[in-house]
Amino acid sequence: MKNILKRCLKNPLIKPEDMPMDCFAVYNGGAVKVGNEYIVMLRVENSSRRQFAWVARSQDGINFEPDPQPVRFTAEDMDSYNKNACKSWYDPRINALEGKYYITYAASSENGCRIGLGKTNDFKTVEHVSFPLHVSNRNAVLFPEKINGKYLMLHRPLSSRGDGNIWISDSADFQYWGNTELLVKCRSGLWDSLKIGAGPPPIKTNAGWLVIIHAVSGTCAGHYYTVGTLLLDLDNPYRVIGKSPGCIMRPEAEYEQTGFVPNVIFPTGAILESDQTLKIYYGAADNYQCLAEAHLEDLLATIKS
Ligand code: BMA
Repeated sequence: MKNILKRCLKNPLIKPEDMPMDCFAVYNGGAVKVGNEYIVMLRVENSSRRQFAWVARSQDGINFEPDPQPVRFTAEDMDSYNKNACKSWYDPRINALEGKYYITYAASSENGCRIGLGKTNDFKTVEHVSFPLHVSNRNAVLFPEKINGKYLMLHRPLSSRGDGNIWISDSADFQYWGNTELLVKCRSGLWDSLKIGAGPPPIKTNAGWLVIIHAVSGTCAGHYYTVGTLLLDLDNPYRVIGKSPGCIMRPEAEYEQTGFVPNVIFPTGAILESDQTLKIYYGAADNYQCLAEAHLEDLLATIKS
């Protein structure tokens, strides 16, 4: 396997001891660049394993300064919000769309886990928008623009076997989502045998929508999380152009192989720089926030139809 993705030499970029709180783990951060500022919205757990979303900011995409406080959630009707979701929320993705920033996240309670959708202007407060899909789903990203007049979402509902495939849905009004179709399936015995899901929101390229994906397989030591690529048709993302035949990155560094959950790399943020380098922000071992980079052309070259 050729190493297209170069790990940042400063990895882990953010460790529990860097956070201004009682922190047990910090990882799986969504990412965006606003002007010259790099922003990551991190999944953080404290020692009682309570979950928070916490923003950290940077001028170079590498050296991050966490905000003093966690992200605050608001909803017009907080009782209804709590009843319908949310004991805990995690894995926030930042989706830039029509000049706004939407946060998609896993909203979990004893009644199951579902996708939460919120929006933010300042990355300090997230205002609830909706729960767009049914329960038993904890992984979703939005396309950064409307296509053929529709908003589009990739997501990963749990199957009856407990595995997860990538599905796609659309919406004309951003409220009701439908036309839900299975897009990419797990494949028994291979690197994507148990789960496959979108990482960061799709990236528009001349060749199609590039999606950095996670894929999970089983080993005697447990689940094994790797990173791959997927390419969707620009005009019709319901059409898969191709996918990397194998993973393009696997847990190799010590901070990926050991930690709270060993052998996990989980991409959740991506920022395309003007020189076409893609910064991919990923969680390592459910413990640390990390960064790897690759050139867009090299990533596209991994795709096979
Ligand atoms: C996934 C998600 C991630 C986590 C990963 C590995 O299903 O829950 O938040 O990083 O498992 O534990």
